[in-house]
Parts: sequence; C-alpha cells; structure tokens
Amino acid sequence: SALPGGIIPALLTPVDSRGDILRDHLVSLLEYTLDCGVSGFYVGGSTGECFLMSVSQRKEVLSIASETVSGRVPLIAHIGAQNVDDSFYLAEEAHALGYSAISAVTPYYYGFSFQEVFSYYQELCQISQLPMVMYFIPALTGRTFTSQEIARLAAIPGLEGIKFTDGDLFKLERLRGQLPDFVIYSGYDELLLPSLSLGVNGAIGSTYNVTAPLVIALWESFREGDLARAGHLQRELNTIIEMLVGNNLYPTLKDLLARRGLGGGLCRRPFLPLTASQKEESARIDTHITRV
Ligand code: SI3
Repeated sequence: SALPGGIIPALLTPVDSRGDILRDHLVSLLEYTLDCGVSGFYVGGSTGECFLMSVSQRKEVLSIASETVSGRVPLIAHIGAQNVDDSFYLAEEAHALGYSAISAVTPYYYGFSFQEVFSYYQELCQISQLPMVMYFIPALTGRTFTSQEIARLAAIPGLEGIKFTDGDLFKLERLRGQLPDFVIYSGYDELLLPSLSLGVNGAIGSTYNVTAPLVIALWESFREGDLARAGHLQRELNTIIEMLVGNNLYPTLKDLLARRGLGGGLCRRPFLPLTASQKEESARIDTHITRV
C-alpha cells in the first residue's frame, strides 16, 4: 500500500483570535515535527479543527501543508464533511495538491444505516484516485461498527486503511487477523503500545505534535524488542496525555507550541483561550515533557 506507516501527527491548525489561519505558525510546526523524524502528517482532522472551518479554510490548510512538506513525507488529507459535495471537492483538491491518501470520518449525526455509510465510502473511493483511510471514532460520531462491518467496508476497492480510534482492542485484534493487508492506524495515543503489540502499521495522534521525539523512541524501542523501555515511555506519555486531556487538549497543545517558540496560536470558537490557571497547568506539562 502507498499508505505511510510510523508516527503521524494529527496536525494542529494555529489560528488567530479572528479564527484566521496563521500560516507562519503552521509552517513552524511542520518543520519542527519533520526535524523530530515523523513519518507523515494527517492534515485537517479532528485535531485540525476541520469541523469548525469553512471549506476554503480547509483547502488553505491542505495547501500550506503540501507546499511546506514538499514531498519529504507522505500526507493524508482528512476530507470528511457533513455535506458530501464538500468531501468530493476536498478529495479532488487533495489529489491536485499531491496528497498520498484521503481520509473521511464515518458519516455522523443522522444515525445513518450501514448501507448508507457503505455507499458514502464507495462513492468517494470511486471518485478519488487516492487510497482512502476510513476514520473510525465511535465516541465522537456516536456510530460504531462490528469488525465484520469494517471488513465489508475494507472490501471496497480503494478503501485501504482505517484510523482506529476506539478502546476496543479485541475488535482491533480481530480486524488485524482477518485483514492482514489492511493498513491500521492506532488513533488513541494512550493505547499505542498495546496497539503495536496487536500489529498496527502506524499511529495518528494529536499529542504527537508536542511529544514526537518520545513517541518515536517508544516506536523504535518496540521494534527493537525493548518492551521494558517501550512500557516506560508509554507510562510517561500517558501521564502527559492525562494532564493534557484534563486541561482542554487542543488549546493546551497550541500553548505548548508557543512555549517552544513555534507560535501555536489559538483554537477556533467555540473553543476558548486557556484561563490563567490552565496556563499554569500548561507550564507544568511543558516542564514534565522536557524532564522525560
Ligand atoms: O483526526 C484527528 O485529529 C485524530 O487523529 C484524532 C486522534 O485520534 C485523537 N482524537 C481526538 C478526538 O482528538 C487522539 O490523538 C486523542 O486526542 C488522544 O489519544 C488523547 O485522548
């Protein structure tokens, strides 16, 4: 498959107080994480705040990322949208911009039937020449699938992978066993090591924007068979993730970038800027990360 493996940040999108994209900050984040050795980027996903953006902003983010990365690592464009025409449009843009793959969240909000979800992916895969990574995040879409249903989706020509953001590792294991050639990305940063032990091909996560060196070390320790070190790193990372999630995740991740001189910016409304006490907690998280 043309899909990248390894550690892939779900890219943050720095914006100013009006919600406009801060190109320079986005470029700094891309260059910083590339220097850390990440294997690709997942652009415009949940972490990228795509559901809070206009289609033209989403296109702008896709274009800044492809111009900046300029072929150094593969890029996956999240093009999922509530309006299918927007998805088709963004899928075409992603192809024109040289993306390696597209990804779409499973249709949500209206309680669609399996057949409706199936047709949605089938049509997107027919229209786009790029491989599709379905984005499975039942906690946020309210829609789950059995491993048998995911296997039926995986049989759609062009649907080559899944971003598996679910804590059901039994389901993950069943999928891996049934579909040896299907590309599976771990989506919960908290569960990277157990997911690696079950044979995922890569991991896409929000916290990798600020913890890339640590998480790459975890990945390499696992590959070298040093499970003690991999386990130690997962525990350290989970302490950081717990603090991040308890402090308003995305604004805190951006605050951490700002502390490293990378800009970072704000999040789009209705996300609020960090309060004074959240900023203090962010400073503690920053210290914690540098000590690991
Ligand atoms: O699309 C995306 O931005 C992601 O890759 C999301 C990713 O699965 C994250 N999920 C959400 C809802 O943010 C995780 O990385 C998550 O933030 C992390 O495991 C902390 O819980």
